[in-house]
Amino acid sequence: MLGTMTSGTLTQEQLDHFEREGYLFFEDILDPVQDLDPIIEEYHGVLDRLIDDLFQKEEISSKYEELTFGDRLIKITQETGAIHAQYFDFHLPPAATTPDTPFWAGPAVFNALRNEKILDVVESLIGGEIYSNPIQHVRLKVPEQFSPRDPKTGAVLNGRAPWHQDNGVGTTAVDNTEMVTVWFPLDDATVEKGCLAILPRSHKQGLLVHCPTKANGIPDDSFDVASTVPMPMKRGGALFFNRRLIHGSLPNVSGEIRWSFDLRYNPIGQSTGRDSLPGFVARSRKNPETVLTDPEEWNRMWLRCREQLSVQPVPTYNRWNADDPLCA
Ligand SMILES: O=C(O)CCC(=O)C(=O)O
Ligand SMILES: [Fe+2]
Repeated sequence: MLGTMTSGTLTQEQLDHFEREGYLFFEDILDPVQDLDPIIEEYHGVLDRLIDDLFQKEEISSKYEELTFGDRLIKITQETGAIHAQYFDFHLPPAATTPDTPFWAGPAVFNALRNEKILDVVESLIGGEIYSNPIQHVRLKVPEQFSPRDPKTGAVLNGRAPWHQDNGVGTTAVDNTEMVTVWFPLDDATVEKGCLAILPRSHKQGLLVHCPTKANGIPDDSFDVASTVPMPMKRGGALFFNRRLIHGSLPNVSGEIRWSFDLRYNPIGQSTGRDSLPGFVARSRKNPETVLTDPEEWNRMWLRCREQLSVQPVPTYNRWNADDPLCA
């Protein structure tokens, strides 16, 4: 486990760790008050608007104003029997976007994408020409005991993420992209809440087959599941990992929501793997004038993208084949 970063540049030991293990974990790289609270504050407004909307449509019987953010989300999920994840997310589903698909691309989220402490680490890993890759999400996961389930399979909706490599969630164009993922919790992510879990050193074995029949996960018999390790994290912690590192998340067996951000960066000019979605220059040592600094422009980029996708959907970015013998 690595301590607090003292400068924008990783030590050789940290770089060696990333190269050897496929990840770097910082216990307290972000300042919970400065870096995280503004995001949380912004999402309170988003939840308020969703709740007003559902209340007006008579889909919920109360606005649950006396409850915490997490408990309100649990209540409305239970009452509507639906997952409202897309309402909060700063991403659009390329194949299923309509003119009014909700999303949230607000200024506090934009600031998080441009967080200097995050970019300092990313710069050490991939260099100073950094593109914010639009494969990015906020994850708000309600406890499984309160989650709606797929009526056919019984699977918990918006539950644990299956074992996968992030390289596998983009098109084949991303195979040669030096993409780094950054995962951090907005609220302490414990094992019970379903924190992330990783298989250290698994980034060396190349891209494995993922299966549409297994929620696009890697079949359990393709790797050493027993050696995976949970990565519980407190507010302020962050995990950086290689695009080929095998990871997933655990089920939320607690009574509280699990709340995290996952962001990705790649060198400017390389494919993002979802090139129909808008990324932006987050840092450029060579051409600092190309950096996007205007949160409103970022929001407009997503609005334009939504318009575009709703008239011209991208067939799919899924690259995996259910007929692969490994998926049987
Ligand atoms: O947060 C999760 O449950 C999964 C996140 C993930 O797969 C990622 O950040 O790449
Ligand atoms: Fe992932």
